[in-house]
Amino acid sequence: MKNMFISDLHLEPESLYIVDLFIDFLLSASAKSNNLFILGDFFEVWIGDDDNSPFNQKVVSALQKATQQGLKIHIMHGNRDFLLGKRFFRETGCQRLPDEYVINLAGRPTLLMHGDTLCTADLSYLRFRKKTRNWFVQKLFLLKPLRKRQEIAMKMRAASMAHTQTVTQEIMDVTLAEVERVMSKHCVQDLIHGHTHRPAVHHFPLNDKPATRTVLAPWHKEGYVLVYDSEGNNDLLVLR
Ligand SMILES: [Mn+2]
Repeated sequence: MKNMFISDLHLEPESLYIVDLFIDFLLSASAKSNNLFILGDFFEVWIGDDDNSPFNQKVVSALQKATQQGLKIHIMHGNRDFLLGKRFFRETGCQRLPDEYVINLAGRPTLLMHGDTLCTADLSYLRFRKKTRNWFVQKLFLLKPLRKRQEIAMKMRAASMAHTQTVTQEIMDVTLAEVERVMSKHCVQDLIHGHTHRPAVHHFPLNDKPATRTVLAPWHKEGYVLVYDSEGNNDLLVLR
């Protein structure tokens, strides 16, 4: 049995190569009882489960096939695809993970997160997040026609790009105090997250014991899968 971790694929119709890399990977990973954890920003944008574009259908049916073959797929919301909803999870057979989720990784409790909430210095993003995670705001958005939602999503994307160009690199990275707070809250020494697009394994002391923070790599031109075997040995699979 293997546990596999990926995040930040940012799948969109413009990056068909990455989509095909992912679908090929799914076919090879679909052996029974393997777990695949997708830690957010799987899609570049998701404006509602009723968006039946050919692109969305292609990804949904690939996920469906994989779960039917026995692969357990767990998906966490990112800051771009947080509208992945009940219908998506029902149709694909994937399981939704809450924003903070602890798994037992070969005997070690390990916290999984997307990572956006760790960037506490980015106050304007956190304000935006609070607003868009409100169920009432989401309901109102989902009631709008698809065309209108597409327009709004495009405007938000442009605003987000402008924002990331004005704030400093430090502000967009995680805050160590917040990392320590969340890890202590869940009583873990190991954390795996994505979001920052700064792949690394950080070693640091936490509550007088060694701790690790593993940051997953985004899929730009290649795919990256962090694979743990049942003994807890890990390996980085690079897909081209
Ligand atoms: Mn993100």
